[in-house]
Amino acid sequence: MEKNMEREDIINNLEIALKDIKNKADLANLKATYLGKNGVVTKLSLKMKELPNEEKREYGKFLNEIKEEVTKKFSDLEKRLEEQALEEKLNSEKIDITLPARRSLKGSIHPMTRIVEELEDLFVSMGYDVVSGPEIDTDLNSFTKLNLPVGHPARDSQDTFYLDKDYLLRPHTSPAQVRTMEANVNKEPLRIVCPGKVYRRDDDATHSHQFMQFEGLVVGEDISLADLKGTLELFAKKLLGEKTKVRFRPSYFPFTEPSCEVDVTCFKCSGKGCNLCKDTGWIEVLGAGVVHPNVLRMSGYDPEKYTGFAFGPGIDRFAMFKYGITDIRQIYTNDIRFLEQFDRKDVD
Ligand code: 2U9
Repeated sequence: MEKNMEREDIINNLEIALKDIKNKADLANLKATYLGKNGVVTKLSLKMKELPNEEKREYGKFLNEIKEEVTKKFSDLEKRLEEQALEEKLNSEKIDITLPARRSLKGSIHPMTRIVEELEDLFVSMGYDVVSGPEIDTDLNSFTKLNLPVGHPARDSQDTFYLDKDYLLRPHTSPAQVRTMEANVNKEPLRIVCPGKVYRRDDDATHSHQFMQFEGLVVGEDISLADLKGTLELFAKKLLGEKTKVRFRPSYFPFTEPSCEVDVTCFKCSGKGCNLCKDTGWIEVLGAGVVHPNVLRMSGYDPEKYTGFAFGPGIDRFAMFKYGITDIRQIYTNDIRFLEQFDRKDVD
């Protein structure tokens, strides 16, 4: 009778204690107080050696029963805690498939890329090749071979960033033209355009230290200023509208002779005069000219046999006019709020 009372006390106390267990660490601690070295159940087995032999067998049976019952209560709760933990984990990872999908960010074509592609298409349709060149080039290719020897004052207006005394960030895409001429000396006529990033020491609302240029060069036998005028007139009408008129004014560039500045009728007021064209009716869009014989000669061409023309617009202003961009630096800051305005459907 006494052993049963003892067993009931142990089981009742255990069941009360198990009700407060919320995690596996507390369960392990409680388990140690029952089945550990100094545990309640372990202490019961110490009485065995005090018993007479005839009682040991029955007491041993009693001990095993209570140990099994206590162990099962702990393993049952252990299993339940594991199941709870698994269910909580699964709930925490639950995905509500009825939620609306996240909007995938749709890119858009950069305004400068759109202008470059439009210009490339136009000149490729006229039989030009598109060439590229390194943005880091030599002083030799960027100035000297363009008839701008060291110390020439005209270097100042195209001053750029130098890596050392020989290498620099190109101030125009002309060095790519020089490289192409040297690679095609005296071959069939050269008709190339060279879009690309160029660098200058300027930085204000209309001048960025980095901007885009789109130079063109044609070299062949008996190429004249008339060919240049016809080409640029077509360029202006295709890019800015069929009604656009073109005006040539004498100018000076060391790499062309004669040189000219090219104006087009203002595309905002069609030549009547407005704030954009400062009431002149005209907007200057590029410089051009007949390639200077020194330039031809320094790139391996015989100026007695070959002539050529070249032009070199900075094209950021085309993007600024076309898309109403007021600060050139916005073109290069990669501000997504600025760029996402130029979604194809809004602009085409
Ligand atoms: C070679 C021969 C001649 C390229 C040309 C211009 C006129 C021109 C401006 C762009 C920005 C000057 O600094 S700027 O304002 N450039 O107006 N560029 S003709 O002439 C070349 C190029 C390469 C071999």
